[in-house]
Amino acid sequence: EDGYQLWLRYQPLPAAQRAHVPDSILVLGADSPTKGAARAELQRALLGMLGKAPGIVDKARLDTIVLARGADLPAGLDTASAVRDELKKLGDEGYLVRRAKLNGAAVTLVAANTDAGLLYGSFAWLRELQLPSGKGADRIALASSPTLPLRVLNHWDNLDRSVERGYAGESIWNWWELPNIIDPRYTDYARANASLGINGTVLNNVNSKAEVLGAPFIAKAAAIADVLRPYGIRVYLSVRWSTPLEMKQTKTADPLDPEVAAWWKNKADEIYRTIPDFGGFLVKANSEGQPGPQDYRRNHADGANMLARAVAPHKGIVMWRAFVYASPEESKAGKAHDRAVEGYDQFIPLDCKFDDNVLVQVKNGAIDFQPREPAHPMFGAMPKTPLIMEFQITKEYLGFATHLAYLGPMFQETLEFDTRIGGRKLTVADTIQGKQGRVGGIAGVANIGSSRSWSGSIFDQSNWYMYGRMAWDQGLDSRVIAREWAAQTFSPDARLLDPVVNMMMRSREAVVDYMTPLGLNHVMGSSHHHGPAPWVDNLERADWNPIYYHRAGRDGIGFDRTAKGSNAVAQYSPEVARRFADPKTTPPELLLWFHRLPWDYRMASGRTLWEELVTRYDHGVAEAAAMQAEWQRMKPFVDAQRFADTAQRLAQQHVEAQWWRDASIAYFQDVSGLPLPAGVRKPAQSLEHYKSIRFPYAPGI
Ligand code: BDP
Repeated sequence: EDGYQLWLRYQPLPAAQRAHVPDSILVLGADSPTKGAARAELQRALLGMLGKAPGIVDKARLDTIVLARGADLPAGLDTASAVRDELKKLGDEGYLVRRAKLNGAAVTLVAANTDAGLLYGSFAWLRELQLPSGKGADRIALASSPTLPLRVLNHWDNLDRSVERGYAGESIWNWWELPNIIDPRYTDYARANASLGINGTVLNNVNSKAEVLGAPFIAKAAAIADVLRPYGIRVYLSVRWSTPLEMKQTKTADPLDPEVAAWWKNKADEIYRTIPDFGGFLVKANSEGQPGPQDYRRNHADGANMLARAVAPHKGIVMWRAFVYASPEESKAGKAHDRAVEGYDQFIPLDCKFDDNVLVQVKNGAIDFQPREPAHPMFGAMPKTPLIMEFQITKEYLGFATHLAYLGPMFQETLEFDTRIGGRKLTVADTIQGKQGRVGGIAGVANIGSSRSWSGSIFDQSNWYMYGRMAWDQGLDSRVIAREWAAQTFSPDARLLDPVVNMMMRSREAVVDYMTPLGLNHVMGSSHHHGPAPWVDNLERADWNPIYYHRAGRDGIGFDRTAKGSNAVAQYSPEVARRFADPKTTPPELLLWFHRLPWDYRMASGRTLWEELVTRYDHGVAEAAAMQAEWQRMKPFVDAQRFADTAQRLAQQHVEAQWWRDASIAYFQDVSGLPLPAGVRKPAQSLEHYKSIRFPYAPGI
């Protein structure tokens, strides 16, 4: 097995679990492409699980799986009125699975208000059937609806098919062959996403190109939209601010220029003629060299609203990113005192300035997808503006597809973060769900490519899976999700499941420990971000340099974000700010994010800061070794191909964890002048050796 089937493997069910598993499918009401997709998935799955193709019937018999919208519930259904009542609470995308009697025959009913709900319900039922809880097909009862209306993937895919921060081959979108040649993989992509409830996808990189809005690419996007539509997935595009200017169709890109606004309106009309359910635009503006409204002395709201008005007549939206820095001029003038405060500072004053169909998309943390960051202080601070949570599924800063790091605990940590805004419990998840302001959405930077395994490694598939599940319901527990994924991906056998889930649950913390312990961050190799480079001090902007982030010297280490430093803590609610302002009440995991402390600072563990740092590096390496050993024990339970691929990656992860630990300790020892704590192993090589490792093309350590 090469992993292509993802978690949709539908392995034969053990005989003991086959009772009441349907061998027939009944779809009620007028047929539609979405119902067709649900029926096809059930057929495929039941064939896999029972070894026999199920019959498509027009009359229920014993155990038939019946799909019906609320409006199509048949008269002979014993529980019809109860089902109708329940459906009232489940909205457009929710579903219900119940055992019921139809004309006297005991059946499994999947009911929903829309066809998309039927599709989601079918997938949910199939998932449940494969879980080790082994409830028995006649005892499955489900009711669920998504907590957010907008659950999207962001592909950072370029028009030449390269993928920014992609570690899984080329883009799955074969732009060259589209629109007339349709890769069957697009359908499998849609199935995988629909199985989780992802309902939107931004096809191209936030660092966009003008060409994506030319007629040829609109036609290509439309062809993809046609494949995804039956699966409830809308297509969106990332757009480049200066597109009309670059196409030489306007003289400026100033958002307040009527000619510019008219151009975007016409462009939107053109897109909607080809893609009637087009979702809208995603925009990265005035960030990392991208053009934007600030080039014309306009603000982010001016820019976003102009685009929003172009798509509003078609019910489209604009997702405007808040990932911004101080301007290059401020940076040169030394005014960029703390990159972490920029998003909040630039956007909070704009709350209530955005049109209704603008959503502001905010990364989970204020810097940049680091292995650990405190939650972004913008969540909850802009109640009049719907916010989209942006997570990075692709592991740009967590070892690419080489390192095993299950991101579930990390996403959960951010979503559960209690902002204490208003002096009461208000989690980040609450804020995007609209418990205090407007309902927002969730976006994940995809880790999907054309590699057979889709995600570059088998375990990276779990991050796609987990993202989709958490996008549906932010209250799901990451351990439960890991279990679901592993049961479907490998086997429900507890001898595999328990150790694999434990390994997954510890994996992200292992990466944090050997890369960026105690709140350190952004110490990765320049531009590619793989491997350690805490010594780098020569990048174009001060706030791109690792030394800017860790600030290590003879006297101590860390970034002072208290009132004595950048005062970034003040962006949080008073209660949280107070906690982060004092090193004693700051969780050790975030200590050096908020504080600059002497090396001999005494930690709660009794160790000095220096000793603690070294202990964490060592712990991270030990965890990498433990994962490697644990996986070896899984050999009897996993097919040879996926076993070997994972084993090789874990071995390499262990090597690279040691590299991280050794290079970091060698460097911090050098800047601090401190001896290694007693009993600690010396780095294998000299600091000079680690500094000399350069790999513009591919690592070789
Ligand atoms: C950074 C990535 C860069 C992205 C940028 C972004 O290194 O490739 O373009 O984020 O999110 O982390 O725009």
